[in-house]
Amino acid sequence: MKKIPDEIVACLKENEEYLILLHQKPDGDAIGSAIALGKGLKQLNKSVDYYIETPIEDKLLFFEEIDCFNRQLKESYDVILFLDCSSSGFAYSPQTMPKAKVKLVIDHHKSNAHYGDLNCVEITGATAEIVYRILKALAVEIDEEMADAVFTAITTDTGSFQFSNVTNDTHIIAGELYKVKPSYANLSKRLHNQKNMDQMKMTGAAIHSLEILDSMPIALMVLDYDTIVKYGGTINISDDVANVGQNTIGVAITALLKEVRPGDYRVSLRAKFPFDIHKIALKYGGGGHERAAGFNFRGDIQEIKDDLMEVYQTQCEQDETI
Ligand SMILES: [Mn+2]
Repeated sequence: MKKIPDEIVACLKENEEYLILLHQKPDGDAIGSAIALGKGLKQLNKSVDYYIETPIEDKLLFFEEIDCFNRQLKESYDVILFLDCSSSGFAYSPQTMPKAKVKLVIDHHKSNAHYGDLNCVEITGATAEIVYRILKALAVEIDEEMADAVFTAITTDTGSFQFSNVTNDTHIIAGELYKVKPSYANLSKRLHNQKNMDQMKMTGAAIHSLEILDSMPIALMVLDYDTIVKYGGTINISDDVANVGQNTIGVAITALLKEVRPGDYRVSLRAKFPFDIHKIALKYGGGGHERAAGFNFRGDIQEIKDDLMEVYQTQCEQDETI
């Protein structure tokens, strides 16, 4: 595994007071990375505060460390940590940002803008892979909750090791977690299979809306505002819903449109190699990865359909093997 740069390790060794920030609507990777790194720093007798958007998805609420989230903030910190956050604009941050000697960015998004004073940015399966390697470099002992946190982060951000972002390192790190506890079967089922009734119904509504665009292998799903309200809000749209379109045989590109307020959409995109939907997300000020990205949108849905079809057609013209 690649070494964590010395200056990153030195920064975490030398400083004492930390504030951890994540992206808005924190997912399994964000929460898992925060808990693993936060507990690791506490083990080294550092003080750690967390400023994290709530509510957090039900399936992640089993972590005891969540009790330490969102306590009174200090006016200043040695280090503000931005985890799993491709730009400072996506970070969920306090209205008045505390002062900090150092802003340290730890992230795995290709679109990361290197907006920190120090940036530990690598394209990995999950931010928690980088966090795990940092903990090892700091000689932190991984306890069961930290192991669950790293496993949660990796398994959710890789779709249970199914996505193209999985590497040899992803499996090596997951494998090392079995030295801490013997099984992650229950955790895996909790994270990937179990849903509350509203989440089940929301998934059903998304599947019901599934359509294929103009005889191209492009799937579109729309959860309209009324449906989202009926089933308890966006918190009940589980991560795997966007993959439903993508799991349909023959589909290469999927868009899931979530109408979060009347006329306002949050769009999740998925693609199979070699299609790159990241550029669509960037066009609308969003971010993500080549095969999984997202953005906010207000306007005529047809515009998004046109973008998806253009990505498909352009790639096909460049690559005659498709
Ligand atoms: Mn992530």
